[in-house]
Amino acid sequence: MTEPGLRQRKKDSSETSATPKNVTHAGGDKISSLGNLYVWVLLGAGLLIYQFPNIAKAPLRLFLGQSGRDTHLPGVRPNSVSTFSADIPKRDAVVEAFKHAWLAYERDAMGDDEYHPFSHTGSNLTAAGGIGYTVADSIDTMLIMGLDDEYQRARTWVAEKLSFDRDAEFNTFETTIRVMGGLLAAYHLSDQDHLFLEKAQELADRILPTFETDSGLPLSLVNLGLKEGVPDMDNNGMVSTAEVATLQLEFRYLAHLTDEDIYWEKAERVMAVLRAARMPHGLASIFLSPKEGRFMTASIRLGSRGDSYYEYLIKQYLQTNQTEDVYREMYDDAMTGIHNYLVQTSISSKLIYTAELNPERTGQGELGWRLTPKQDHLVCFLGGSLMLGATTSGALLHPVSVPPRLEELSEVGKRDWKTGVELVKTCMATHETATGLSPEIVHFRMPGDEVENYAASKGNMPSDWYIKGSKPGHPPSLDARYILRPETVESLFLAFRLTGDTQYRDQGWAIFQAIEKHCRVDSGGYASVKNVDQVPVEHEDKMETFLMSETLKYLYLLFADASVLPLSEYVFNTEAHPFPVFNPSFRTGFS
Ligand code: DMJ
Repeated sequence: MTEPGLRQRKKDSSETSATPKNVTHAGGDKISSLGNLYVWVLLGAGLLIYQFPNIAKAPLRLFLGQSGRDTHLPGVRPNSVSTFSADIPKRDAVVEAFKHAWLAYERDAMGDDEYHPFSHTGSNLTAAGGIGYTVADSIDTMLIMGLDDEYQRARTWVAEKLSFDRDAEFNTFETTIRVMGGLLAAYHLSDQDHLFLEKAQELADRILPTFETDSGLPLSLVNLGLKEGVPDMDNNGMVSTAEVATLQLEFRYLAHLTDEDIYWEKAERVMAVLRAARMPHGLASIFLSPKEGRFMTASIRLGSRGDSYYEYLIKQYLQTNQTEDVYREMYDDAMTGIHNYLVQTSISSKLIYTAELNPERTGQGELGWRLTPKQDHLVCFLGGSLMLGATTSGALLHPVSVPPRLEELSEVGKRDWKTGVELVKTCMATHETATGLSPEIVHFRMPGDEVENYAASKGNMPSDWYIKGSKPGHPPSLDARYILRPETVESLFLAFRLTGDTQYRDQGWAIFQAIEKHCRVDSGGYASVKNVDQVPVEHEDKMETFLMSETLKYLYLLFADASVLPLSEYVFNTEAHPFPVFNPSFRTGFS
């Protein structure tokens, strides 16, 4: 086997050694002999490389300005990049699941806001009539999946039946992300069918009065019929951080489409108020006063009422093609706060998770913060979001490789990537239950905790996390539910698109199979389960709208060809409705 190599060396030697002899200048002989030595060294190296090609890779990387050492980021397995083509059988299985959900809803409850698959009925959010909660939330998934017949019927319902003239109070945030977001994405994906834009704009105009507060922060509720903002007295009129800061992608895209500045101004004003109200650590408590535009002393967390504030910081930056640096700054500031105060490591299996900070008064009446090792399923959006942020806001060049290389990311980008990968891993670990589904809320064991407190103890040692209040022989706690939430599969979709690592598809497939096994209702639709750690499962008679808008869409996209809705061209709103990235006009003056 060495024969060809030796022959090659002889031939190369005679050809290249002739060149220095033709050079005529003083000291020519010396140069010539040095040249010969140089050539022999090169030839030796060439032979080595020929025999052992891997030897060349590290110096070549150095020569190209890339780190010669491990260029793989955490979570990126060497040689793991697959092709990004569709996994057709799995993708089509998700389409079948969507049809199973939609056709049951259409049969039993078409037009109603919500669906109850066991009682075969629908219900509306208020007694004043529905606002297309499920239909508007599902249409873009039909367009993405190519379900033309279903889409045409849903469009007809929007054209003939959808009305927002309802004299009742609706949640401002939920109505915006699900209904307005769904209509805007439908407009884009249907090649600008104006019906959807008109409906989205009509809805936005009914929501606009909620922004008429002293600070400009929108009120939590809106009477769509009367076009009035309504304070949420259950929370003393305070507004949630996630709710006021998760309307921006929708209102900004509408401003871009309609050329109406008002939508932009109202949405941007909220961000200016939040920026001015910055808490010292860069984090945000979950309530604000709409009168003063100040954060209240309240929990700080990435779960409910906090989550999508952080999500929309990076997504606003991406929506306008990375041109609005203010969002990048706010995002970086918040991610640093998260790393400094919320990111924790579990005691035994070293899982990375995010804890919550809860305010409490000391004996002397001073304000302190208690760390609670609790993580909502909702937080599982953060893993993928951090990876997305690392490859954009945290990148030194654009676009980064897939998977990104170590040297392509800033220090902050590397930090965020690493945490993102670890959080996805932790969220997958919370699927290690009897059903393979993850619970609504997990708690992590802290040093000094008593072992018997941990219902998740499966053997001699308890696992690092447990479901609080779940005790054998007792009714399951609400924390033990799986309500068809999308956050883990959302992160798996992002992680797969950013790495090409097939482990993420495998994990998504395992979750999909668990949903099929435990949530699918034979007569049609899907239902939440009451306890992820109990088989056979008990169901709740409810199919959340985000199953069709988010969970099944992200699963579909995980198995679809990566050219479908590429991350470089789209941002997904928090309800998984895709909006195209655009270049902002003069509108943005926020700095
Ligand atoms: C969705 O309505 C949105 O993703 C929202 O931001 C949070 N919760 C649900 C899904 O879990």
